[in-house]
Amino acid sequence: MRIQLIAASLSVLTCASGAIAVSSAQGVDPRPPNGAGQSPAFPGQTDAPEKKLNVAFEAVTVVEGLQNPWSVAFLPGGKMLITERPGRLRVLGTDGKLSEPLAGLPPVDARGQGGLLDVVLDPNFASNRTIYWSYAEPREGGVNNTAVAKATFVDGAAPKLEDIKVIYQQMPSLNSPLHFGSRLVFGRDGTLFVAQGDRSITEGRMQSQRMDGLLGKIVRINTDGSVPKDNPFVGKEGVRPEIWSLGHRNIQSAALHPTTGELWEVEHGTRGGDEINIARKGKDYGWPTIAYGIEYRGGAITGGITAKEGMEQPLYYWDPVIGPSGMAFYTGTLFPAWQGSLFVGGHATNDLVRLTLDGEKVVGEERLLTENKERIRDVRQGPDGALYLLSDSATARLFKLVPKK
Ligand SMILES: [Ca+2]
Repeated sequence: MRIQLIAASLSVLTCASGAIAVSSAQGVDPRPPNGAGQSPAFPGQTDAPEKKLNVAFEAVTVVEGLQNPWSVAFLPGGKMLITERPGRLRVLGTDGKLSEPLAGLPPVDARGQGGLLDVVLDPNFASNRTIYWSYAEPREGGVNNTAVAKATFVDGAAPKLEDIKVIYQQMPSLNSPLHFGSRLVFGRDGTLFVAQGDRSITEGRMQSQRMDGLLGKIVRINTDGSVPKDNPFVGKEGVRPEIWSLGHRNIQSAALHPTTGELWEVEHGTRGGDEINIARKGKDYGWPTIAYGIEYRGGAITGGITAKEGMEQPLYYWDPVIGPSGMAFYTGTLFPAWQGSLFVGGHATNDLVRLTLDGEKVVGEERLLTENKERIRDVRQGPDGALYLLSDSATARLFKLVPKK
């Protein structure tokens, strides 16, 4: 239960049931929550108080004319790779010009939320020139799934890809244009996390708790596509050994914590259930058995409950949602006041969410770019310490936040 307090000095109180109710009087979002009658599992799990840092910055356009760009990666020397969801991977030169789309990518299924998605560099890119990307893969019979491919990037006047290999295919394939995830994040040990979605349709949703399928899972693989021997379910009968964690809905934001090295992710909920989790080895994040919020059409979500023994609570959730896409822990020197902040793109709220963290607690929230009215698809810290963002539309842009002169 959430209680709108009249006395603003009181922000937390204990209900008769013993559950903690938190006032939304201080939070940044004035809209009422969707999950009427739902209580956070602990104080501060949602609706953190507004904490403005009042950092003076300006948004500078880096390149315009992108069609639904999805991800940006920084090459050594100042060039960048940019994916566009319809299926194009292009190089942005230091002269600000976009290359022709690189040839040879496996076909993508660009219906709905599908297409070409994340792109990352190998941690040893300087020596092996290898890149990885995720995408919605069309399969025979009208079905599709999330997939990951790798290639050697050959730079030059006409950059190109060599040795293209598909290293991962989510299974089972379904016929759905939705919830492909996905983000690719390298662990410190050089394994690759693939953060995915549940494909949205009921058949996929129910897969999130099934151990013989890879929907609604974060998987962990080696860069040749093989399974690391220390994955949590290796050798368990009937369980896919690629699984790292389960019970996820749709992940389009993931990043390694800069000091702990753990994988943090922000996933899309339904109406009122966007959540931040630290994806730990073998843990169950609950979807669709437990969730905050309600169905898009209204009414309780599959399990009808928000907490259950053996299922992880999100460390923070939004109700109403932000539509999280892209995230970055800020560690740069360009904005000293932002060091330690977690930035998350608001694809639904058309803004940039900045969170003040205290360890694993969200203790303050701030909304930036509230005048922009652009959907945000990706958020990355650049090598120059600027915060780079991709907007999302048919005529979108890459822009960066730099200190205001
Ligand atoms: Ca969850």
